Amino acid sequence: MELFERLISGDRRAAARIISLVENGEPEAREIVRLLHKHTGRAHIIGITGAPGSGKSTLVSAITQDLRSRGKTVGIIAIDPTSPFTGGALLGDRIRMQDLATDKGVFIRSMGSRGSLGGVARATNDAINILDAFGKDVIIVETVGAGQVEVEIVKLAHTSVVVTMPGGGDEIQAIKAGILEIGDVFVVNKADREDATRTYAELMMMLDLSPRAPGEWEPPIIKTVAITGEGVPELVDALLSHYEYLKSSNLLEKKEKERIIAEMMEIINQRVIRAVHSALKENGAMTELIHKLVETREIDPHTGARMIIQHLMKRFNPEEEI
Ligand SMILES: Nc1nc2c(ncn2[C@@H]2O[C@H](COP(=O)(O)OP(=O)(O)OP(=O)(O)O)[C@@H](O)[C@H]2O)c(=O)[nH]1
Ligand SMILES: [Mg+2]
Repeated sequence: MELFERLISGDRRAAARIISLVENGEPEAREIVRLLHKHTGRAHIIGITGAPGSGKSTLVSAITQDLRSRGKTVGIIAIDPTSPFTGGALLGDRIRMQDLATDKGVFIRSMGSRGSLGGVARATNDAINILDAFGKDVIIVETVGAGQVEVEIVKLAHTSVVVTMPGGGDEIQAIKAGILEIGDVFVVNKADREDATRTYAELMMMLDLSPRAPGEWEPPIIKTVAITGEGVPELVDALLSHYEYLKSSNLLEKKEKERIIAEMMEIINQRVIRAVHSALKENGAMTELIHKLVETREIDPHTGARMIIQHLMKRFNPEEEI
């Protein structure tokens, strides 16, 4: 497996190529992902989410620079950003981003967020594993917003960062649903704006509502100015202490186990769905007949579904690659 060996030996083009194969769902990717599993489980995975324009990409650049100064290599996966990480043409500090783009210790990749929820999460998970096997110490995944896709993607991370910015309580209200519970570290970015203190206080109040057991991680709130790098060393300290906390409390092991099982369940879901669809296509006559019976209300949809599933089970061959 030539591509796989090139990846393990640190070939950037191989890493980029394999991520594309995975993203496009090429069959070739499956074998590579299988082989690299043994080489994963080393990286610290950080998920970054927050409202559009809150400064996530700028922050990711600043965090990356800081991590580089601490001798760590970094992989960056940006999920469908409106300000893509391509060729250093990122909004914000172009010069800084170009430094990153030419740094061999940094690998930057954008990925589309189209397709099914499970599909995006799975491609992201594969990309994380690829960069892990590639040898990156820290992998940062940037997603926009607080929808189901973001929650699923943030779940893949060891350390989840929620980025907010000043501008009234609405932004915080908007991210509240679902995402406050999964934040391990909170950031009030654009702290150079005067209403940053109020946003900080509002966030503090909201987080106080959730009680924590003694010894449990208490998510810090960190003020940053991503464009100047202010507060970024404190943020990176918090990210690394959270990782240490996970390791010392055995939660890292637990998270990893959950991630691997979730990965397997997702593979099962996708493969079964694919098998069902192709079987339905192959058995057009039977499918059509059952459709007719359901359409004319001769049988109910549950019975129709049961008939189709029973038929599929009979011809299901576990040896077959689906
Ligand atoms: N004043 C100020 N502007 C900032 C700061 N951080 C980022 N910005 C600016 O905010 C804008 C959006 O920054 P991005 O880093 O692209 O934000 P993002 O959250 O990645 O945006 P999307 O990926 O499009 O959701 C850019 O013009 C940045 O220069 C900051 O700390 N202070
Ligand atoms: Mg961005």
